[in-house]
Amino acid sequence: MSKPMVLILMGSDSDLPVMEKAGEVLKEMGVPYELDISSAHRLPEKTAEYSKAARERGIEVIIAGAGMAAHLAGVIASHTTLPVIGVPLKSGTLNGVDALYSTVQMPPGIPVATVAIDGAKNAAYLACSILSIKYSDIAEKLESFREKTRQSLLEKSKELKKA
Ligand code: RP5
Repeated sequence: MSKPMVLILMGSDSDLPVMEKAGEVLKEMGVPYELDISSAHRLPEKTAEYSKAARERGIEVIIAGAGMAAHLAGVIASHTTLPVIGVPLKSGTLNGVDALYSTVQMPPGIPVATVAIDGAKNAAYLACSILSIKYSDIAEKLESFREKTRQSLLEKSKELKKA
């Protein structure tokens, strides 16, 4: 695989079933990525190292998914000025609302672009949108994906009216 442009980090291996969906979208879009576990609380040094080294390594966007007291995306954003997209994950007794608030409520100056609870796919599409500013091939792939979605929904609408 070529040099990763997107870094996907998650707090635990239990987050993988949701977070791998971000990887699937990036693969479809032809965007090379790296995926790993790194926790703000359980692996703070590794998280800081990943974040500080990311720009030098050629990473252009970071996606971070975590559940419960989800500080991973925020901590990453505190160590880098690269765009950070946070995915609050549904785990624990509060069903992801805790993670949503922990991820979205960042102090001014250290933003995290937060998607929906378990919104790993949209995190990847947003990463592609950011990359499309610089890479026209990614912009074209996003356009054709939207067109496919449009056509498929119009088809379904036609079928529904026929029934
Ligand atoms: C968070 O705690 C992780 O991101 C995960 O969503 C949640 C539970 O982690 P495990 O106990 O399953 O490792 O840090």
